Amino acid sequence: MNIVVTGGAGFIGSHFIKHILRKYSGYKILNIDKLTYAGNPENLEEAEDNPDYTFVKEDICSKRIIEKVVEGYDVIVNFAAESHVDRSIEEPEVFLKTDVMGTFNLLEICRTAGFKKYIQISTDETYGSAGGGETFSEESPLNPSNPYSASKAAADLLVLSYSKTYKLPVNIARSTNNYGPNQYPEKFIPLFVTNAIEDKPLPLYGDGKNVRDWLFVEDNCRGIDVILHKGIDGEIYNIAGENERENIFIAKKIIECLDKSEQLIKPVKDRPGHDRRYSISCGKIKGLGWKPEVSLEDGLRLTVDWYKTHPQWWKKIKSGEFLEYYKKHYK
Ligand code: NAD
Ligand code: TDX
Repeated sequence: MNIVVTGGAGFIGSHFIKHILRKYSGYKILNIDKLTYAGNPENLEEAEDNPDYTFVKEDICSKRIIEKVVEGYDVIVNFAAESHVDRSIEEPEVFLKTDVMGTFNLLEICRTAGFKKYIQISTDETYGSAGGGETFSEESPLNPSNPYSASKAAADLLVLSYSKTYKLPVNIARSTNNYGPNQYPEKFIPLFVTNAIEDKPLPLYGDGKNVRDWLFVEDNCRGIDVILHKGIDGEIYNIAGENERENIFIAKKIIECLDKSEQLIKPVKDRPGHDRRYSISCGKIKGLGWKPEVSLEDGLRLTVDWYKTHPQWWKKIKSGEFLEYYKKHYK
């Protein structure tokens, strides 16, 4: 299989590339990534010398260039996105450009070049907030709350329209919150872990009782792999961690893993439009033989240990040195 992975220098995409290269021989991977602030080639050091791996620094919105570089490939897995909710509230425009127009470009390329499969990496956030006791299935309506999730929902609708209108063989993977090594330290878990290591306050939004369902990143990558190989054309698959927890619970666990004081937890003003709870069912992908395998306890311990032992990875990001570094090397 010759796979184009877009956004492969980010958190989940880089784990997916490593997963595929470790598991399959003879698969070729082309990683197309713009290297925004969130893209980090260090995430892929393991793949750099692999003859089956190629990297191209490009924007998924640059249709003419992308359609040339993907010649000879037959599948696109689209991870490329602006992915942070708080940034979407501050500056929504780039979310529409990348998450909606970027997806549109890739769909057009797939349609005209006759790709065998297009997989859109989407999110449980597109369903919006779940009430107590409510759990969304793939049939549930989309009800996004912020510019990030609205952009992702718009992209999903475009993908489905290409399936219906042009019979493009697509799948959509909607996962819950991922965590693990190499996650950019603006997201909840890596922000709290790295702040706690440095004895800095942990800014907990609102009352800390918002619920997220935590999925270890490698479990998600195995799920996407299953969809790639067994997914039925046109179908959506939810990928859940089955670990719904209040944010305050996770904050306390991180403190416990690092043997720090709970005094570091600092309640701050809530995020506007903050979804109270995410909850999805994943019986459909379980029917293809997948289930989450890493417990929250083990995954959190492994993640905390990784950040403890890789300060060189996150300290330069947090100090701003990383941006200078990549401007010099990759522009
Ligand atoms: P990330 O922010 O870590 O990585 C995004 C990557 O996309 C970066 O490498 C960035 O450089 C690249 N990128 C951004 N704009 C681009 C463009 N215009 N052209 C090419 N590359 C571009 O994100 P992530 O957490 O790895 O998320 C990956 C995907 O998974 C996203 O589509 C996101 O919506 C989805 N998702 C994430 C989570 C989560 O918990 N992190 C959960 C569900 C779904
Ligand atoms: O400083 C913080 N304090 C805090 O209390 C941050 C950054 C977050 N939070 C809360 C907000 C959420 O309830 O923690 C929870 C998780 O926040 P994020 O890490 O920003 O994730 P979330 O908003 O749930 O969105 C994530 O999951 C779905 C990813 O960022 C998305 O890309 C994915 O689609």
